[in-house]
Amino acid sequence: MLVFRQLFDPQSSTYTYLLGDERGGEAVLIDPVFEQVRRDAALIGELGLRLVATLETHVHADHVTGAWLLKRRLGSQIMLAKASGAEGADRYLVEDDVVAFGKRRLMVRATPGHTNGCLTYVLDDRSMAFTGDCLLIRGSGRTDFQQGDPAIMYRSVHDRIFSLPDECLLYPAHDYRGLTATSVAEERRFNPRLGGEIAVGDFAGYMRNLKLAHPKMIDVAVPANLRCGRPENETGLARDPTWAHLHYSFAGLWEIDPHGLEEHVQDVQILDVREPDEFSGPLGHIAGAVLIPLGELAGRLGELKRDRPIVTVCRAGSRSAQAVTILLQNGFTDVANLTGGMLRWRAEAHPVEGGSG
Ligand SMILES: N[C@@H](CCC(=O)N[C@@H](CS)C(=O)NCC(=O)O)C(=O)O
Ligand SMILES: [Fe+2]
Repeated sequence: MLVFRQLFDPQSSTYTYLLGDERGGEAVLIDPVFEQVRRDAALIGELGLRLVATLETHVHADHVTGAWLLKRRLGSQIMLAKASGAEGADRYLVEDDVVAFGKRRLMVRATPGHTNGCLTYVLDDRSMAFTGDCLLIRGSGRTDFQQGDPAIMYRSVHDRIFSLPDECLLYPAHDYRGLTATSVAEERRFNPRLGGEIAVGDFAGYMRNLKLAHPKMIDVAVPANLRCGRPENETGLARDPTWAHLHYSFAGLWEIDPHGLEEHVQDVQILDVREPDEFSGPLGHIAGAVLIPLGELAGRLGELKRDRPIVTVCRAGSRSAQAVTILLQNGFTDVANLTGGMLRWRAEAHPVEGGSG
């Protein structure tokens, strides 16, 4: 079974695609975004996948790739087109190359026109293709910077993408309206720039008159992407919290497990957000915990110290997750949720005050 996820970066309207060979198997990411690496790594971890490679569809002009950061975190290989001119990749791809993940494969097609190094990745059974900024949904990538050329793009789309099976689903690198996928048959018929009887001269005329502003990030993004996303200076990188061993969830929270909390129990404030009868009920509570029910938290923040990390606790870990959000919104920075709440704390035999059994 193929694992497939379409992920979105709202800042640049970029889609990142996760493809994995069954739960627990090898995976690749197409077009990861630097600022989303923590999120993407969390998803890969939660799905039990192992990231073997990051694949770029091209040298992006509007965001920095997460390839280098993912390699550093997860050991993935960086792959992109030989024609990209980028340095620091582990593998430089050309037409007809094959990228394997588990038993599945992506076939490489060169589809220049937006840049010289644009690639389209076609899944082994031709059910999906990832077209980067060559063919967009009812649109196309622009051709007015980097090595853009409308005549070359027209040939790429007609010869290398429209030649795929009608039902092949197409996934672009961007969509600025929130559209998510299309198919070869649809674009061949309805693409207003490239479909139907539209000829290369018509397309070139269309593209010459697009007159879009340059991407805001172009002067930062292109040089950084030519280094596969390696920062010039690593001191500015967002660091993971160091006050305890935490892990980041795809849900967007820092979590601490019972073992990690017990190790740091003296250094943190434990905030229990259950109701008073639960706090004194059969599950008991963690010694030293401050009780502020979730519904009262926003009005009682003054009772919490700001110079100590806070771990939030409830019965099963969900109300406490909302408490984390409330604390972060109110300027608390070092905050984590106890994964699984009191139920897991007790199941793993950590000490409890009060309670029964
Ligand atoms: N406003 C966006 C512009 C993004 C942009 O120009 N994207 C390129 C891809 S790198 C494109 O081909 N856009 C096609 C379009 O906007 O129709 C930004 O500043 O980042
Ligand atoms: Fe692009």
